[in-house]
Amino acid sequence: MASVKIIGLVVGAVAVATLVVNSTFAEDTRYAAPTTASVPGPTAKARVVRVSAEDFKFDAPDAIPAGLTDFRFLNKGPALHHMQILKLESGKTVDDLRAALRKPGPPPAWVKEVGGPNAPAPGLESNATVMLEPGNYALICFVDLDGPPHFMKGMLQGLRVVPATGLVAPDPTPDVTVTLLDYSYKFSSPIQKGLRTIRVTNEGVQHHEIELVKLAPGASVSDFMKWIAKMEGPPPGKPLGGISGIGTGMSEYFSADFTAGNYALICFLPDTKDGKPHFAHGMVQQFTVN
Ligand SMILES: [Cu+2]
Repeated sequence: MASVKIIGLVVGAVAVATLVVNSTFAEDTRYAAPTTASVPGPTAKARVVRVSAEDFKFDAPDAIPAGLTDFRFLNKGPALHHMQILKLESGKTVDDLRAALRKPGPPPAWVKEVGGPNAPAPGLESNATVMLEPGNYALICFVDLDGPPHFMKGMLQGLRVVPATGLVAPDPTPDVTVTLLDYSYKFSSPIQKGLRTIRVTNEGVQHHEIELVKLAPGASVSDFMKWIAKMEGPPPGKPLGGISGIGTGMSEYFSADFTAGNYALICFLPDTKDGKPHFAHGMVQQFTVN
């Protein structure tokens, strides 16, 4: 037993040393091609990665291992923020993305929306469990309720996902699946009170998101949408999170602690045909948790 412990300690020390070297390396080569350098391998559970946001920056790692990743996203506020993850294909970098975003119209084909935690109210934490392949990614905040989109104020940075070996974490077991369609939400079954894991699958042709809102007692989702348009007075609901934009065919997970009351799911993403937000096409749904 004793010798096993010693070996464990030595292995642990090597792992710590490797991590230190690797984080230095990651800073110096922020947008370099993925490397197999020794970031710890995946575990049998989703790896938890904590990110926080404030006006107007993300506090997030530069590099993480590939695999099933449970992002916990704390909004330190005071504004509303989300964390949209974009995969940058064809060797493109965050600088290429920055240049592309200066041009009007839809993003280039090498930008792939891979979800991420949607916006929690200031002081709250949201989450998203995402399967990440190695490659270059960007973390971006598109929230523009208070003026220009936040990425223009600094909320855009790179995330390098490096290859990892080891155990493959199985997908979470969902309580309910919510299917995204053009333009509606379909529930596999009603959401019950308590901490629930929701699988979100996009079967639409377009990109979609879920912004989950707990409505204030007596308020409806149309009260909330009216408030969003002007942002005057106290909000008739509280954003809790959900899943940021995902492309067609993709699935992702989030969890939330549901209490009795009314909730809403809203898609704010622009339509690829007319540019209007999807809620204007009917992609907004109220539901009740008993
Ligand atoms: Cu949508």
